[in-house]
Amino acid sequence: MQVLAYRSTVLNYKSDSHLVWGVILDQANNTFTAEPYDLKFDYRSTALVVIDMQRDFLEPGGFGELLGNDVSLLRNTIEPCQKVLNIARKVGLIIIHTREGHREDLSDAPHSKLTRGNLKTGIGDLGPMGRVLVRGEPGHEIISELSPTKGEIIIDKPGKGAFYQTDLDFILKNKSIKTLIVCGVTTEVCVHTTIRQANDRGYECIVPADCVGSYFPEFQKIGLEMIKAQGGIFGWVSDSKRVTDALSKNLLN
Ligand code: TIU
Repeated sequence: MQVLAYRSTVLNYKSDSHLVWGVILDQANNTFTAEPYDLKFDYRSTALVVIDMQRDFLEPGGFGELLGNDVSLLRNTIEPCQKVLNIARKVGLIIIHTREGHREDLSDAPHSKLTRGNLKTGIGDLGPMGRVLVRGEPGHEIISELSPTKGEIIIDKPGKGAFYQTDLDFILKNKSIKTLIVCGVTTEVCVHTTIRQANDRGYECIVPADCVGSYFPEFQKIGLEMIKAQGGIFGWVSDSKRVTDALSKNLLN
């Protein structure tokens, strides 16, 4: 709210104040400190994308655990994600939450996905948090710590990448978004797939390392290295502190 008021003040004065124009130029040239090099951004064309922070991946009894994983390994992402989400809300960034899951009749789930892993309890079956990876079930919900607020966009995706069979690209283009701050789980699966899809569509992605998590510590490490290798082949890697510090510069004291 505070920032919306600030923005409208800027708009009211921009036609007759060089000083305020100076402020606007500053806002357009913020920098995220990151590897492999710093990334310039404009908060007005930056969105936060929080990938699949759902009970199915972070809580016992969900899809992640049914796949044989220790879901507690993802929980240290929650607090850093909260910090980035809080500052993004204050700055007034577009905020997008994604959820992996399927229609009740599973008509949007490929046979290959339904049968993968030969699971005893798999996608669509009844588990401790309702039907596994099905929209509307308790396991499909975003964890309470990161619940979307009114006005935030939720993208329900049937695949690992957030651009596949969704209107995410259409929404981002309509809102003139160029830079994505990407948080969520898991690093080498849905986060990577989404970043690769975004990169090919022309978006610049920055990943705060402590805001993404994997069930496999070695994949976390290598997954982050892969993003920033070769001059930032898929994007940039930073951390929640550096990202929140850079975003904070867009707030009036
Ligand atoms: N299994 C695994 O690591 N991840 C997924 O199946 N989905 C997401 O990453 N969201």
